[in-house]
Amino acid sequence: MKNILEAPFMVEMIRTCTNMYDHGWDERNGGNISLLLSEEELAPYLDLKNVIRTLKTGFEAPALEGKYFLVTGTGKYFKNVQYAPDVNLGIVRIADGGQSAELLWGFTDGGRFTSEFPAHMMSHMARLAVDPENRVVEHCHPTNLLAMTFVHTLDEKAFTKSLWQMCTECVVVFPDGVGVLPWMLCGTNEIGQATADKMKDQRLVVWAQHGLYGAGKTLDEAFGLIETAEKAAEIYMKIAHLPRINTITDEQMKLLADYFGYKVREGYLDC
Ligand code: 2HA
Ligand code: ZN
Repeated sequence: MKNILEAPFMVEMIRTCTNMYDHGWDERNGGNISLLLSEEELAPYLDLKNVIRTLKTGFEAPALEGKYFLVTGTGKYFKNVQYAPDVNLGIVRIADGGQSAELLWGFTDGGRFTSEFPAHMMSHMARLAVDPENRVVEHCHPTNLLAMTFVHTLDEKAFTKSLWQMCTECVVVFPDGVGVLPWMLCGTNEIGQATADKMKDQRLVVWAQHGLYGAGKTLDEAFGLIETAEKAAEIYMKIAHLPRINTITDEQMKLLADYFGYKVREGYLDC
């Protein structure tokens, strides 16, 4: 067997956790990531018949039966992933229609997957239904986006447009917009389902006064989405209290989307 710590997906996962921590988005045990892996990717590194433990999930996810995920652990710190990946990360295979997850590697201190596993798995199902290449769900607590949910209306169109107006590239990076959930109890199946419902037609979902979910084909793509939205929120928080003399107009955003070949969410641009 090859050394799993040298597998490209593992190296990238560790780098992403470290990078997100370094951005200040994952204080303490904040944030969680899940990465869908194929059997072919895993087979050189793991005996897939060797189930270490079986963990109950508390929800159903029939569409994910037999699928493999590399996922961060509950209570674990992103800061520490690079020093002890086998303690802070785990690889599971979804079984029993989603009601259990077979641990194949990691969580060596007896741990289990993130408390936000429902939101991750339900979001994977929602994204895979519209984009079979989606592989990543990332959750974190980006400072400025969180701040923005205290001072900006949570209306999705208004929230999205405020972000789009902050940097020229935003409308082409997330033309589907940003979903926004009101404050809800985290870790539950309810917030998981509500997040997944938003994920059906957009890849970013804000949890008011909590954080952000991003999805993508790669760790980089999901990270880049979060990074772009957070940059926009940072600019918003810098200027929200100042008179605004200039802006990016709806016409300019339409021009951008047309030029780069993106379809902007229906009804969001007034032109
Ligand atoms: O895992 O971020 O939402 C810690 C969290 C919960
Ligand atoms: Zn969180």
